[in-house]
Amino acid sequence: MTTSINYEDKIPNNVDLSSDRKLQRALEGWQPKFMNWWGEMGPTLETQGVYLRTAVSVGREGWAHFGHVNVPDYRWGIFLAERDPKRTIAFGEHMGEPAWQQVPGEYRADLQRLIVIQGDTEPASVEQQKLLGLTAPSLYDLRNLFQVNVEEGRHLWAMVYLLHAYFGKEGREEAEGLLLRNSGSPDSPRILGAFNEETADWLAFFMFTYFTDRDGKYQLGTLKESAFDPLSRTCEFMLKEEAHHMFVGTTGVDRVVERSATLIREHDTLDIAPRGGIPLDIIQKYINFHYTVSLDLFGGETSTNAANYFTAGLKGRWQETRRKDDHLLTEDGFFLERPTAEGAWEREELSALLALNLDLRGEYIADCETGIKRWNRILDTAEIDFRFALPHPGFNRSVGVSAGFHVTPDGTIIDEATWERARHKWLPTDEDLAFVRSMMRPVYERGKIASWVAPPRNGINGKPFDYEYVYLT
Ligand code: BYC
Repeated sequence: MTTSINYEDKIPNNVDLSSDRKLQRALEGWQPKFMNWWGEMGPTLETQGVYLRTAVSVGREGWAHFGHVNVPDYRWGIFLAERDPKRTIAFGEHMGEPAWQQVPGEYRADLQRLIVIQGDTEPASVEQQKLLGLTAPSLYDLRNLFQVNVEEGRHLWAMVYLLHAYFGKEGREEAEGLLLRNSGSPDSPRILGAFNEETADWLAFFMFTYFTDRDGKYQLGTLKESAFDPLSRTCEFMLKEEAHHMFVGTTGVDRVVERSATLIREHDTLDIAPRGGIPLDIIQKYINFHYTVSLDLFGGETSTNAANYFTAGLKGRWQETRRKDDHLLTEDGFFLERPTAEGAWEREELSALLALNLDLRGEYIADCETGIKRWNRILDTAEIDFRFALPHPGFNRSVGVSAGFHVTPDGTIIDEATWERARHKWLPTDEDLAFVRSMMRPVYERGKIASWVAPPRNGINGKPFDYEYVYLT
């Protein structure tokens, strides 16, 4: 195991793939299927080259190489963080034992399920974003979209490697399935709800990379704690790539808010739609939508699945090793607010083990608040009397204790008729979506940008904003 990556093999890797001919052949058999899938379901826009980063090493420093790449020639491969031979299991009933290098028989089904769910999200997001290249607001943004897409494709490779290397025939079949389900397909949809929603415009893309990729960060963070060492090391490296995706989301929303604030100041009105900007109330509705479908990705607030995964050592908590408790949680409690049929919130004490999804969701919510603070700071600096807020976690939920209830963004439980009358104030309406879509016109001239978004403060890898990030046909 080395930190540098072998690019001589057909499949770039740092797992010494050529020493296992059977595995290498199986993965080389999957590779053309992946390429077919990429051709059919990947980005629609054809280019002559995109300024992309490619991993050259998994070490702490200098892991990325930047250069123009013809996208289908991107070297997708298998990169695991370096192995720590002394790593021990940090939680659950196997705590203190050496991390597993193979899958224990009794946990095979659960581990496979976790890997398949994780793997399923990666190609799904590429499918959701397929058409966005046709309407990019600048070459800089277009380049970021491709970067996110190729790395999600690589994350699929990461999970497929684990399935092929450790789960035998069933794993290989699951790897095929990952290319057969498709986002939004009526017959074989992606597994998790948020990955069947269309990412129809660039504001949605920025929200997705802020809120949904951030769920990815937290889920990968818990899988990084896994006792199954190859999964842990895989997720550790994926998290490095994921950081850029969230950067795209955070700064993307920053730039939309910044531009809207400028237009509001310039024209002294919140009604900036006729001036080429996205009104703040529409941005808030997008936040409400993307945040809440992402909350659904944490599963139910009480989950025996999560408790079993933790006790078995398959999935830990966020920053498990830094937590100062017994890492068993058999004695600890957690409070859950549950909506009641009478329209009130009831406080229920749960075993901390059952509330692990809630624990992770709490970390996520705190992180999402930092975005809201940033965006409000932009409004504050522009002296605009409007503030963004995250809605109550019971709002617009399809999974967990609030599913089946109607909850307003401030947490009031209401009846269906009241919800139906008011939902247009809280969630993007067809008109809002059509309006945002009408703003999405491609701007492919170097150094130019669409009217609804401010240019970035910095370019990529020290290049200026007007650099030719993408060569178009
Ligand atoms: N949609 O015990 P429960 C990313 C099912 S994003 C549909 O409450 P659990 C990325 C559940 O399967 C991160 N079904 O939930 C981001 C279960 O079914 P069974 C992806 C759902 O199992 C951007 C039942 O409901 N990674 O990487 O504790 C771009 C009861 O479940 C949903 C992972 O999620 C849903 N939302 O937690 C690209 C990590 N939620 O068993 C990539 C792996 C629940 O009754 N997955 N159900 O048939 C997991 O850890 C867990 O499976 C979940 C669910 C957190 C998803």
